[in-house]
Amino acid sequence: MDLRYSEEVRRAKEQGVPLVALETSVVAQGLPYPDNLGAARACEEAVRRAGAVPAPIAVVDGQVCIGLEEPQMRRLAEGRERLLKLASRDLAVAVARGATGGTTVSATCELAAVAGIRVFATGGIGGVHRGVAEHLDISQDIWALARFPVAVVCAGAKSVLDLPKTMEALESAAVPVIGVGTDELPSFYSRSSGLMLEHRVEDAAEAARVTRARFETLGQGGLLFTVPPPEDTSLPRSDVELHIASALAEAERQGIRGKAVTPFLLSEMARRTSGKTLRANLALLANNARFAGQLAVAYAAQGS
Ligand code: PSU
Ligand code: MN
Repeated sequence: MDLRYSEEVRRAKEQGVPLVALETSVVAQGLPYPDNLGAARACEEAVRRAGAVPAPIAVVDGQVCIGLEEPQMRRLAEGRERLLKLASRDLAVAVARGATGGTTVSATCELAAVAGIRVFATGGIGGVHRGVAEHLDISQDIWALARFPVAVVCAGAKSVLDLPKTMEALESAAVPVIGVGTDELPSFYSRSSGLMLEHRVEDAAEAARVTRARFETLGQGGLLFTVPPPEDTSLPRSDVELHIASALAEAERQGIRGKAVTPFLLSEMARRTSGKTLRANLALLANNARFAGQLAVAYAAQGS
């Protein structure tokens, strides 16, 4: 595949420094400007501090970019032009048309795998949406996790989803979900979900051993590490639930469907909590990036 590497990523590849992929749909669609730019920088910094190099992934003017130069990231954040939300299935059209957009978890997993990057940090993955009995909406993220050998670090699935059904879908797809220092699935804005996890690791070294076993010994697909969001900015689950219910009702009233659902709900949540969910989102993104950096470093160390 024809990939365009940023200067920093190219150098890291040459010198064998571990890389961490970052998604950019969170920049182009998930967060408002200028918080999105701040979040992107904070994530990159967190990865560097852990001793790895960040590789934000996007499609810019039809080119698949592994690592973004400052002006490219700025374009995605400022959103002065039409920016696509690119899942795996959208990539071919975007490339052929010379379009620009942020990549979701599915597209980032796929492109990271192509670039040989084994660790990827995001906020929360997509999954099975609530109200699935009336309109079937299941994110490609689950399919991509199953298929591509990338360890995805997140704070659980986005709480606007149906979390029990999302966990079942992950089971059907044979994707392991592993708590980092926790026995309970975190729910993005909250540290709890009421859903217990079967597997847990205590630190990055243990996570790296599981990742090596999955990719190298067994030759299997992706896996999910769920990190509880930082205590000081996380929100009580009951508060979040209340706001989700009204945000969902508003989405229904406005007839929001398809890929517009997730960005709409995230911005409604921020509005309804006067920015509390936004603060939680920013903090958990950087926290996940930090753990992903540690995981990438531990994974590389175990290979040598
Ligand atoms: N997590 C966030 N903000 C986001 C997303 C996740 O904190 O914007 C994005 C991710 O890119 C994820 C996508 O892959 O939402 C899922 O969208 P959908 O439900 O349309 O598949
Ligand atoms: Mn969807």
